Amino acid sequence: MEKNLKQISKFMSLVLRHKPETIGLHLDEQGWAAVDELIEKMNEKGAGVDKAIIRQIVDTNDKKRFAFNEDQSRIRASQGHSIDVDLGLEPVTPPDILYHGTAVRFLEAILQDGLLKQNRQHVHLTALKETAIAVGSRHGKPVVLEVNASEMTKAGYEFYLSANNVWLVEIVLPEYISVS
Ligand code: HQG
Repeated sequence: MEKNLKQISKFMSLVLRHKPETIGLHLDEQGWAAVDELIEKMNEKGAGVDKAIIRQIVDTNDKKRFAFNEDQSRIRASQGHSIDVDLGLEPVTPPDILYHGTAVRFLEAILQDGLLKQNRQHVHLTALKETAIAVGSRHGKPVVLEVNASEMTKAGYEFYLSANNVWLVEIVLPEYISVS
């Protein structure tokens, strides 16, 4: 993605996932913002966006981070929120094994306390090992953990799949984790 679009996309992640108040944006309980309001308020901060640019970011974003509602009047982040939103996702049976990429320096704490959602609303997991490596690399030297999703499902944990294919769960206890 072009550098400027990437910058705008990062700004959109900030206001649609974490800090809508930085531009005075209103999100509803499901995390939706009015597209016109998003454009107006981002432009008050000098973003220089219009609907075509927002549409281009929704369509071309490498992780499909954002989605429109049906008539494209509203937009939200598909996952990754730190603010309290209800994405309205239904529980889905996951593949037997899911992966979580993290940094080696977190390993000891994770094997002791489990995977915690930290600032976000869920722990983020992926069905693809390569994705886990990329996610882990954001934090330092990466390590991939295997999560025994099949045993977790049997134990009653609910998994959700975001619109952009990120697996979400409340917590992963150490007994379900092994180093891949
Ligand atoms: C770690 C990106 C110590 C956890 C990605 C992770 C993802 C612990 C970090 C999405 C721990 C939190 C989320 C414990 C967990 N002790 N460290 N007990 N439990 N951690 O960024 O999963 O590009 O909040 O391993 O693709 O890295 O933003 O979570 O390293 O889907 O769209 O605490 O962000 O998507 O970091 O990434 P994050 P994440 P976007």
